[in-house]
Amino acid sequence: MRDLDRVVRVTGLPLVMGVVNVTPDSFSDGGRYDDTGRAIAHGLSLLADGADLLDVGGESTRPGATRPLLADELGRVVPVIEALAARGATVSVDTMRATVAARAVEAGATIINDVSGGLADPEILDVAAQTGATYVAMHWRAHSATMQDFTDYGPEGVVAAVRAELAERVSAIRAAGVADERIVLDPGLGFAKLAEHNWELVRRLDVLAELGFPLLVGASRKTFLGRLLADEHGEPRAVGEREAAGIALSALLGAGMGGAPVWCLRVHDVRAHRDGLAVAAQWTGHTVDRATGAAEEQA
Ligand code: PMM
Repeated sequence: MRDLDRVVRVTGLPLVMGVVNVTPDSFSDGGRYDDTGRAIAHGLSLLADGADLLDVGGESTRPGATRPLLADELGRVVPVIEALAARGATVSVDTMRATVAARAVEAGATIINDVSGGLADPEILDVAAQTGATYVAMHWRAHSATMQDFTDYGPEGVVAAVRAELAERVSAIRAAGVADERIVLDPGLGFAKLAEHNWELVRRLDVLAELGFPLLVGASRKTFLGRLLADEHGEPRAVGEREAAGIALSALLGAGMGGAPVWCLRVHDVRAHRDGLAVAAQWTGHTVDRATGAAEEQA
């Protein structure tokens, strides 16, 4: 297994997290990997493509989505995590539920990726503290059914507001007993955000980095990229045709254009985004050893 900390500290080049959505309705790849066997096969192919971590989720968070039953979410993610962890993958579980997080860690996940940052089910913070898992806290304001009603960021603007709201989450996470070196923050692109909010956030990651934690960014295939590429009638580009824009963004972030190093990029097409990062690595003077994935500073 790669030394994840070393890669982020030595080079500043982001890790790549491959998305394994075990859901019938995710907006980017819903229904494609919604049975256990197909999800495991997809995870293995993402690893072969060079994923540093795999993010396994059983709840769609696309705008307007309704929540799955707990039993359904467990049934989706636990067997997939077990199989992928058994193959040596570093696995994160994408869940807002404490029970799912606990069972996922038992099954071999070492990262809890909570898009609600502990707001949906505060007990998830105790699970993170007790298990010693790494905890990703994303900026979030409401469940997907209503989140687009919460896009008002007031006179301070989205960047300052997201920073302040993430700082509040950090206080809660610390109070639950999670160690600082286990905390990762995420601006939550597309969650209670208008398109321009997402662009402001990716340009000002330095403001979020001031909080002192590694940053994870998930832009892959999101609606703001579709809107950027809208046709002459204003119709956003279809979800399956946004990849090139996402890769361009990954390359820019990998080259530090967000104003701060990104610890990890959450993407669907791992191989394509790694290609973009290879360009960023050349640009910034880093090489990536394709055999081991370890990045080194060029002499
Ligand atoms: N986005 C989605 C799901 N989980 N987790 C984190 N940490 N950051 C994100 O931006 C994020 C996430 C929604 O995207 P999908 O439906 O394509 O998985």
